[in-house]
Amino acid sequence: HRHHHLSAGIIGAPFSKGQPRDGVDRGPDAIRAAGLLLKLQQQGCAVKDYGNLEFEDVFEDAPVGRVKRARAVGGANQRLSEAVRAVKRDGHTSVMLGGDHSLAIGSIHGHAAAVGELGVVWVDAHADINTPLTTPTGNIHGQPMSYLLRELQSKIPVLPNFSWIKACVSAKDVVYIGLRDVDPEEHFILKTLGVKMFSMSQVDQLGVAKVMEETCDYLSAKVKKPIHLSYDIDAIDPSVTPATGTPVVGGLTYREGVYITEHLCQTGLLSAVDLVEVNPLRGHGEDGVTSTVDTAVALLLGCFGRLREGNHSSNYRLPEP
Ligand code: Z70
Ligand code: MN
Ligand code: MN
Ligand code: MN
Repeated sequence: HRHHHLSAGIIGAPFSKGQPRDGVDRGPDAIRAAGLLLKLQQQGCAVKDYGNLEFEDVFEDAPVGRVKRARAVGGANQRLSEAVRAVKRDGHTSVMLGGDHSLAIGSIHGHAAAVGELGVVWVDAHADINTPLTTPTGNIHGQPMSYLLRELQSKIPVLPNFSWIKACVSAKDVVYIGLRDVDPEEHFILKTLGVKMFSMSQVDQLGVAKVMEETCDYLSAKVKKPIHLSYDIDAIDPSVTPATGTPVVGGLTYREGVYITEHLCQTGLLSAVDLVEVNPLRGHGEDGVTSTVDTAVALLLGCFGRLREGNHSSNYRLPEP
C-alpha cells in the first residue's frame, strides 16, 4: 500500500475557551516545533500549512445558563468550520491542531459541509456529549458531540453564536474508543442513542486490534463514508501524555494509541483528523511536555502512513556497486 497520494492540510487552532485552563492554545505551535511538518514530508506526505487561525476577542461573554463562554466558542468554531471546508476543497486530509476539544464542533461541521455524511471515531477518556442542560461544569469541551448529533437537537437550547451550527452526524455513525470518565447523564445519552463505544474495559477485554477491526466493520457496514478522527490526547495514559488539562489514570498505552492511527490510515478513508487538548503548560516539567508533544506527533505520523515496521518509497532502488 503506497501513501505518496496522501496530503495533509494543517490548521492551527490556538483556542482555549472551551475549558478553564491556560496553555492549551499553545498546542499547535508546540506540535509544529516538535517537527511535525518535516517528519510528514520525510515520510512522503505532501504538506500545506494553513497557519494558525486568529479568533476575535469577545468582551462580553457571560454564562448562558450553565454554559461558559458560548459566544467565544461559537464564533471560533464558525471560523474553524470555514477553514476545514477550504482545506477539504483543496483536496487535503484536514489536520486540526487544538486547542481544546470544543473545536470538534467546527472541525466536524466543516468536514461534513465539504464531503457529506461522515463516520466519526472519537478517541478520548471522556464522551464530550453533555448537553448545555446536563453539563456539570459548563465547559463546552465536554459538550461538542451534543451539538453535532441529529438525535439530540431537540435537547439543545438556543445559544449566542451557535445558530450557524447544523447537526450533521448520526448516532449510528459514531464510535468512541478509550472512555473511562463518563458522567451519568452522558452514559444515559450514549445508551439511549445506542452509540457504539469501546471503553477502556473493552480495550482490555478485546485488545486494540479487535477494537479497530470492529470499529471499521461497524462504520463501513453499509457504505464507506469518509472518516473523521477526533483524537483527544487525554485518551492516552497520563504516564505518557501528562501535559493535558484533565488527565485520567488507566488510559491507552503509547502502542495502543499509535495502533489506532495506523489502522485508520490503512482503511484509506481517513479524511480529517483533530489532535486536541495538548497543553504545554501542564504536565510535570519539561519531560512530561516533551513526551506529550512527541506522542501527538507520532499519532499524526501514524495517520499519514507511518508504520512501525518501517516504510520505503515505491521508487526506491538499491544502489549499484
Ligand atoms: C466533563 C464535563 C472533559 C476533557 C474534561 C469533563 C469533560 N464530562 N473533557 N476534559 N478533555 O465537563 O462535561
Ligand atoms: Mn475530549
Ligand atoms: Mn478528554
Ligand atoms: Mn493509503
